[in-house]
This record gives sequence, C-alpha cells and structure tokens, in this order.
Amino acid sequence: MEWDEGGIHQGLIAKLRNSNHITVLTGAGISAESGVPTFRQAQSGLWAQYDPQQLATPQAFRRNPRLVWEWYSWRRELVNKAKPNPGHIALATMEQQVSRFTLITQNVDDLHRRAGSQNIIALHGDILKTRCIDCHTYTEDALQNENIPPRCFHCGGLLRPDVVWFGESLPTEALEAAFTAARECDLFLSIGTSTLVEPSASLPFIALQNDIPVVEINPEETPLSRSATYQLKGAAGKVLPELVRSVWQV
Ligand code: BV8
Ligand code: ZN
Repeated sequence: MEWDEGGIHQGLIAKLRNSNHITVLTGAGISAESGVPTFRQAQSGLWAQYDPQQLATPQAFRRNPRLVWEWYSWRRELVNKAKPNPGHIALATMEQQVSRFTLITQNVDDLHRRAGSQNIIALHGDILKTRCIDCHTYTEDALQNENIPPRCFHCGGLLRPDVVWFGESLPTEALEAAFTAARECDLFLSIGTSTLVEPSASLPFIALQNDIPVVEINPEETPLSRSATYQLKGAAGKVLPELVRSVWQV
C-alpha cells in the first residue's frame, strides 16, 4: 500500500494519465464544501436531535410523515442554495480527459450534474424529485400543495422524496451498472465517503479484488483506508483540482 500525505504520488499521476476507464464513487463528503451537511456531521439547529439514519427510513415516514417531509424540505432548501465546489468541477473536467468515465454517487443532491458531470449513476436517488407512495406517479408541483406532506393529485396518496431509504433496495440497473464499472475500470477513486453504507461501500473492495488500484480521498480514516492503494488525506475540494492539474495540466 503506497500512500501520500499531501503531495501527489508520481505513480498515481502516471496511472491516471494512462487510464482508459476511471470509475469514481462519491459520498456526502464531496458536497460538504458546498455547505450540504454530511450524514456524520451533526445536523445543525432544529435537526440536531435527530439521527439521519432514524429519519431516512420507510418506518419513520409511516410513523411521522410530516417530520420526515419537513427534514427533506430543509435539506432540499440547502441543496437548492448550494453550488458545485472545485471538487465537483474537477471530476467533470476529469471526465473530459478520459475515454471512459463512470461517476457513481451516493449523494441525492444535483451538484455533480450542475458541475457538468455526464455519466452519473445515482445509487440513492434524487432529493429534488417527489413520487407518490401508492401510485408511484412523479410530481413536480408537489411543493405548491398546502398539506404537509403533500398528497398525490391522482390518488390522494402521500408524496415522498425519490430517494432510497435505509432498508429499501437500490435501483437494480443502477446497482448492476455500478458493480460492472467497479470490476471493469483501470482505476477506482473513492471520494468523501465513510465507506459504511452497503451495498455502495463494497464497490471499492470489488475493484481491489479485481486487482484494480483504488485511490481514497478523505480527510479521515475509513474502513477502506488500510486497503487503498493510494490514500490522499485531504478535502476533495482541494485534492481533486490539484490532482487534475498535475495529471492533465487543465
Ligand atoms: C439495502 C438516501 C437491501 C437517503 C441513503 C438493517 C436493516 C436494514 C438494512 C440494513 C441493516 N443493516 C445494514 C443494512 C444495510 C444498510 C446499511 O448499510 N446500513 C449501514 C448504516 C450499516 N443499507 C441499506 O439499507 C441499503 N439498502 O441494503 O437494501 C436490504 C433491503 C431490506 C433489508 C435489508 C437490506 C440502502 C442504503 C441507502 C440509504 N440511503 N441516502 C437520504 O439521503 O436521505 S444513505 C446516506 O447515508 C447517504 O446517501 C450516504 O450514502 C450515507 C452516508 O454515507 P456517506 O455518503 O459516506 O456520508 P457520511 O456522512 O457517512 O461520510 C462523509 C465522509 O466524507 C466522511 O468519511 C468524512 O470524513 C468525509 N468528508 C467530510 N468532508 C470532506 C470529506 N471527504 C472529502 N472532502 C471533504 N471536504
Ligand atoms: Zn398517487
């Protein structure tokens, strides 16, 4: 295991430059510098007393739909106010330099898309989308609805955010595509994720099992750190632009 404190390893620069297919997994950490709180960062203010893992479940929504809906409204506000940061932008730039690039994200914000990333696999859904729990119709204008949570115009069912909750299965094709991208790439980058939530957390290990080098970018240690081929300890918004400049001079 080679790892770097600060500077970028020459071997990694060569590996990035010679890769035909790079797969990236991102977690909440890449959006932290855009002001979107991560799951592990204590929620601020009103929400501090709630554990996200207790709110992001179908049980919580059934038990207290109003509370869960308002938590998502608060997070949607933050996402709408947030802007892509240099980390998101560096990944969009990297995608332009490589013949094949797969961006797998656990995040439900739209910051990768707004930064210009194209080939995105959103494993945990989209906080800006809303669907009915009964007839599964998607609805844009849910938010004008005066009830909280709003009700479906078609069948009167409760509307919910189009995200994957704990205990819910991930979208099958997306998950299949993510596993394939982890098995087939030349290099796997794991960025801003605590590597705790399954099945996403297995992706970097699948790359390692296929003898594919894995780069971890995270200021903290995670269960992946010991096995990662390269560990860049730092903030994504700082490390990624530096990496892209060193490799492609862009
Ligand atoms: C599933 C959408 C099959 C919602 C999310 C018991 C019962 C049921 C299930 C389970 C169970 N035990 C285990 C499971 C499986 C469970 C799981 O993994 N639990 C864990 C906690 C043990 N997984 C599931 O339930 C999945 N479904 O398995 O289906 C099934 C079906 C039925 C029954 C059993 C199994 C569904 C998982 C998806 C859940 N939905 N999000 C929403 O957003 O509201 S997950 C959510 O949490 C996020 O999307 C994210 O993926 C995750 C948090 O992880 P991270 O992204 O890593 O964020 P985190 O805050 O943790 O870490 C941030 C990192 O960034 C840190 O390391 C930090 O150091 C770093 N960082 C900070 N700043 C920076 C930085 N890095 C770089 N730069 C910086 N500036
Ligand atoms: Zn409906």
